[in-house]
Amino acid sequence: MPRIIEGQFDAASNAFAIVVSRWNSFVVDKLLEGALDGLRRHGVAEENITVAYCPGSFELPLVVRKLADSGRYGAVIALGAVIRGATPHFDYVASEVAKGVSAAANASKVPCIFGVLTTDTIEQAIERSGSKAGNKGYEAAMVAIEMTSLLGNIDKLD
Ligand code: INI
Repeated sequence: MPRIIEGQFDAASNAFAIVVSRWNSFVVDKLLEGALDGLRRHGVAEENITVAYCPGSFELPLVVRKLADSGRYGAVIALGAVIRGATPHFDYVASEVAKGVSAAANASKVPCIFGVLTTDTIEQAIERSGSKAGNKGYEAAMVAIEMTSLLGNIDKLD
């Protein structure tokens, strides 16, 4: 039998940071609700949850990186919604935030979770923020919990 390493979903002893982009707040507020619900339901205490707000999704990576580097959190969750408009702006913002959150995780060695919607329409964003296609914020919280546990279990290997 191989040795299996995986994460568990009991998060009670870990602290989490959530970074929220203020753009498209009617959608992102729902992602935040979903993320908070996911953390609370898995035993994370209020005092172990920090929420930081930034102007737009483009700004998420820097804040995520700074929080990850602080060493205070088991994982950092980035929440935002980039919705395609009539100009190429969407492509620049969506690409930079995805690369930036990933780079923050790799540089800090702290899981930095990409809970950013990148959609063609407002309807698609609404669907993914608590209606028929689930809640990406809740999913991001689950990934944060699993990754924190997984990395902790790797640290405990003998
Ligand atoms: N930021 C978003 O989070 N979502 C968007 O849809 C968006 N659009 O479409 O422009 C957006 N732009 C702002 C951007 O994230 C930065 O805050 C801005 O460019 C200043 O750096």
